[in-house]
Amino acid sequence: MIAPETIMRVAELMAKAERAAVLTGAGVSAESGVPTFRGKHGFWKDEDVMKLATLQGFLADPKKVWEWYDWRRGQLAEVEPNPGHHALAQWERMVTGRGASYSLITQNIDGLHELAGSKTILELHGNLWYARCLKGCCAELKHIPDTPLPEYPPPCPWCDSILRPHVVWFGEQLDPTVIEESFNVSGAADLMLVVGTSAQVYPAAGLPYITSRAGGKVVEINLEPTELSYTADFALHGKSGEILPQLLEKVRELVG
Ligand code: BJW
Ligand code: ZN
Repeated sequence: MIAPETIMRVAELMAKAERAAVLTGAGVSAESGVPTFRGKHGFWKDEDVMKLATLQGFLADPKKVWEWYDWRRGQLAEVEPNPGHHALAQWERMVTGRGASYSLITQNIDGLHELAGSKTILELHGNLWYARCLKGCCAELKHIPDTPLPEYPPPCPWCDSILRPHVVWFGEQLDPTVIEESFNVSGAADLMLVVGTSAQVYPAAGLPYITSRAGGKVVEINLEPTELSYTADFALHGKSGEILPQLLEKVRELVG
């Protein structure tokens, strides 16, 4: 149970933010039924997902890794955004409605923020509903909404190679445009909400510190404490699908 004074103080920050930023991780989608990465869900068919989510893992067995991604796509096709996703989309509408700026930076590849109606989204680690050529024969992305796929691995429609999921694996560079924009947003933000991330994977985990160093406030919302909890201005522990709607309700009361 979070103290009502804490909810009020964070809601006040949200109500007056001029440059609002949000960083989300797998936890924001947990209440939709999407498994998180670390902890007890970190396995698929006894395979460590941290090994599957690498280029080496993919090259060693593209069929198996595609099967895993397609299984996840199948799971996602069944789930919906939860009250946490919806509250963030509502906050965006309130912030932009009064002429202030808002950006949501997500590590998630599930597309649920967009489904909930969020508009300004920076997807740091790609998107599960897209694939691209393994060889990089062209810059085209292939939208692959249908699951299961007819074959693993899917062939590249543009050359004789195969497709890979349009995601960022460990050791791979993030899209330079997306990460540069995320650094800019974080440095300019007067308030950043950090929701449902273990804050262990860089460069995403470094973004809240950019906000803090530049003088912005950082509010963490997570089921449990993380390393960020020590430096965040507020660390609210509980389910984001419960805390975010509670905050939004207070923000609405404050702005009338
Ligand atoms: C709830 C909840 C509820 C649950 N409500 N909360 C600097 C220092 C050290 C290392 C590095 C560094 N810079 C780069 C690195 C290397 C590496 C890295 O960070 N390693 C660390 C592990 C040490 N980073 C990279 O390789 C990145 N590339 C890069 O930086 O390129 C340049 C470079 C390369 C090599 C060396 C140096 C520089 C790329 C990172 C790509 C991450 N990819 C993945 C897979 C994506 C595709 C896929 O999904 O298959 O992205 S890994 C996985 O982790 C996924 C996630 O987006 C990411 C973050 O996880 P997230 O979202 O935080 O989830 P969890 O499960 O960890 O946490 C969930 C949280 O939710 C928990 O805290 C729960 O408590 C909470 N929760 N239910 C609220 N209801
Ligand atoms: Zn190709």
